[in-house]
Amino acid sequence: MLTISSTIDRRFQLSGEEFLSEYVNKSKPVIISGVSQNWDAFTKWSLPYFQAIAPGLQIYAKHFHKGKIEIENFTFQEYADILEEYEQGKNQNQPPYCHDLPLFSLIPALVKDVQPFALDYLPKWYTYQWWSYCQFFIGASNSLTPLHFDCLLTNNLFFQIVGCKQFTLFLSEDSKYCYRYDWRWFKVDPEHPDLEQHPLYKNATPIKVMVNPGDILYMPPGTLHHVRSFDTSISFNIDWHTQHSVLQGLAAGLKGMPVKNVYYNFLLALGLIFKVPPRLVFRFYKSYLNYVS
Ligand SMILES: O=C(O)CCC(=O)C(=O)O
Ligand SMILES: [Fe+2]
Repeated sequence: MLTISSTIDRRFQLSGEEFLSEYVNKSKPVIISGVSQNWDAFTKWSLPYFQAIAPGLQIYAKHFHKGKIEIENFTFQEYADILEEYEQGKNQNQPPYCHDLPLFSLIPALVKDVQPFALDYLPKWYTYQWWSYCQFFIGASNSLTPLHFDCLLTNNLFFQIVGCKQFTLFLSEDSKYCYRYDWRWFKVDPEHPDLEQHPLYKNATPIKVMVNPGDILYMPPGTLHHVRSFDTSISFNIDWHTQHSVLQGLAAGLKGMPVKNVYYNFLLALGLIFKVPPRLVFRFYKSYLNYVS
């Protein structure tokens, strides 16, 4: 019988080789520290800083309402004002969450704030403009991303820069206990599980981890995650495939993965397996970064 642990390893300055052999190849989540701690991002990044370097930039933020996502547009200044009012208690309404924003592509100058980047954790194919695969999460305290897995069944390296977040993870084997809908979302609320409505949830093993500034969380493909911000927060991730995971991602086309997702996995397979140059793949893959699913 498979036993699932309710904790994950925390490792300091893990080498690329060990990361691959002990975690990626074994589909094991891990939190890594001591790899990103010298980045300028930790002292520089804030909403006023983003506002100062990209004053006119339009960003978007999402309201998650019971399975529906609504989008609102802001400048960084407008968004900062809303967050400040909320954090100071002047407005009790939870601000929308700036979620899945490809900020390195919008402001390439930010890439120099995350050097040296742990490129040895990624397949070589991603070396060319790895930052264009990153998505940012910027939001107020209490912001929530409901329980889901990442829609292309990619690996995820998640970098916490400002503020703390609590992740509740479930290994992909537990998805059958969490009541899936719309391909990648789950009905169970791990903070307030309702065992009458979701009786199978009693068999699941939630893994609760705090992710602090300087931590890098690795989630293998298909890991379910529910994310609660404790503070005003800035994070980003990179979703990436290996040759193995991209094939799994393509096979998921037979298990309900939406056709559009299979198309993006097909593009990545062209790169990772058939060595089509990243520049060419990215021309077609680019629209994924604004894909809301
Ligand atoms: O930080 C969050 O709120 C969500 C992160 C997430 O879902 C991801 O990195 O895939
Ligand atoms: Fe996610």
